[in-house]
Amino acid sequence: MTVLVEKHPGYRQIILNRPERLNALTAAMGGALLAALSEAETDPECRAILLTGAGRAFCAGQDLTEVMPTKDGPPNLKPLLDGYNAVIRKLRSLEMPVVAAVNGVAAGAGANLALACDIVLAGKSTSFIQAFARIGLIPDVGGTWFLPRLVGPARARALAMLAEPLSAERAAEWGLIWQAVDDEKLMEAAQALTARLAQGPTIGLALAKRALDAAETNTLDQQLDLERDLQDEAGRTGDYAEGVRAFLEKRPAKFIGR
Ligand code: T3D
Repeated sequence: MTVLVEKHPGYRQIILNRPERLNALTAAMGGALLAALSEAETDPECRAILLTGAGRAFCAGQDLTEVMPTKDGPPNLKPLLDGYNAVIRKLRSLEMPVVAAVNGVAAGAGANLALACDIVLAGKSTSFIQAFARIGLIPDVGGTWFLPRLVGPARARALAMLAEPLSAERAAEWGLIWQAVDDEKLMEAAQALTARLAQGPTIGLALAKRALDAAETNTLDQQLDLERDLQDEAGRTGDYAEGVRAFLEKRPAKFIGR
């Protein structure tokens, strides 16, 4: 199985599982990942996702043996990328937080898969590589959208054109990811963070995610209106009522995700 799913209390851990190829992506693996995310979405017990890789890598991007030009001509990359793009769209629209635990190198589409997640933790010894320019391609699966927004246009251009490894610590300094963590503590930290998010006000977190994404294209006026509408929605949840009650009663809130 190229994608494994572990059920934990409150969340699912999804593991890219082709360790002998550094979890390089194939079309079938993209489909399996999409299916795993879609299935998690239908489980009312699942209120967060943790995405990581098996073995020593997070993901080395597209499996290049699958897309070799042949004597008959170049491969048709569009259907392949439509498949991966569906995964990125699903990650962004999932109504629950998604954490990436980048346990080893994240290259090409693998790097941008991680960047599509809501919160990215990475082991300190690992690196992010926009490897595309090394093989004559452009950053894809959202790379050209995420990079300038996360690190600014100057750094985005250098990352895209130089294809040099960016250490996890530098990635955190630059705001590309949330945190670089000691390697041996990465999974424990990522699981604790995901479990914590799984106990959060799931609808409120999903609405915050929606508002932040919309802010990328909205004017301030549009965003103020959107915040008003989404806040009204959040304010109608049981979790909001519980949050306020817990505050007034000076106790931790017990959110149920509704
Ligand atoms: O047409 C399209 O491609 C459309 C989609 C594009 C999206 C993309 O993601 S393009 C970018 C694709 N990815 C890359 O170019 C990265 C290729 N890999 C590397 O540069 C290096 O493997 C790493 C820097 C990621 C790690 O280096 P290292 O030295 O730690 O490991 P290694 O020895 O290179 O790799 C270990 C094995 O995994 C090795 O196989 P072997 O020799 O033991 O049989 C290597 O060939 C294999 N592997 C690593 N990455 C890929 C791969 N096999 C197929 N595809 C890969 N992407």
